[in-house]
Amino acid sequence: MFTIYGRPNSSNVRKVLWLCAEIGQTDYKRLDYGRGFESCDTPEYAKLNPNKLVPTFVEGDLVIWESNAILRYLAAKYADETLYPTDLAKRAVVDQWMEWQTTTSNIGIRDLFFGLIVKDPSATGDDFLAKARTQATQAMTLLDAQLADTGAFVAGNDLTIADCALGIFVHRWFSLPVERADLPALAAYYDRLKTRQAFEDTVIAGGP
Ligand SMILES: N[C@@H](CCC(=O)N[C@@H](CS)C(=O)NCC(=O)O)C(=O)O
Repeated sequence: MFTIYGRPNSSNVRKVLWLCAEIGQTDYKRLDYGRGFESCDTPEYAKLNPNKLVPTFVEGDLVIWESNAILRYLAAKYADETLYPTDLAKRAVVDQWMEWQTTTSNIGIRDLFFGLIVKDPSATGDDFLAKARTQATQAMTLLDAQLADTGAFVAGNDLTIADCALGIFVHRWFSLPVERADLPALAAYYDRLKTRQAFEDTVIAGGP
């Protein structure tokens, strides 16, 4: 039994909820923390997660923050090895795409989301949005090329936690009111993810 602190509309929380649903892990409690819900900006919450962000994962004495670290732990502990391969070469490719999600692919899509959906005053202006759209398009074009090459999923023919990390941002890209480049492999991938009930129930259900 573990606890996930985090609102169900957060992108980084949804990654974790999707993985739980995908592996049929229901023995957990989720607490509504984050923007619009219980505040993360309290001394109690900061003791769990000094970044004052969601998600935070607690299992007994173990506390993990950073959504991709939570994905790795859950997959290694509760899933079969397809989701997070034990073969080091295969695992490195999964890790590579997870790192790319955090450091690169996320930036433009996050800025577009804050500008167009959250309407954060710090994320407005034509120049800001144009730059964000360019960054997002570059990242999604790179992912489209990878998917055209690899098959059904980001790291090959099987779903892995790299898909859990990236799928929410692909969903967000297709949900944002922006002009999108024609990226057929990416569109087919999104359609493929949408056939999964676990993805529908967690990622899609959480909104854009
Ligand atoms: N790198 C962190 C980022 C966490 C993050 O930025 N979380 C956002 C939600 S997606 C957050 O906590 N926002 C403030 C809030 O909801 O109060 C992770 O992957 O867990």
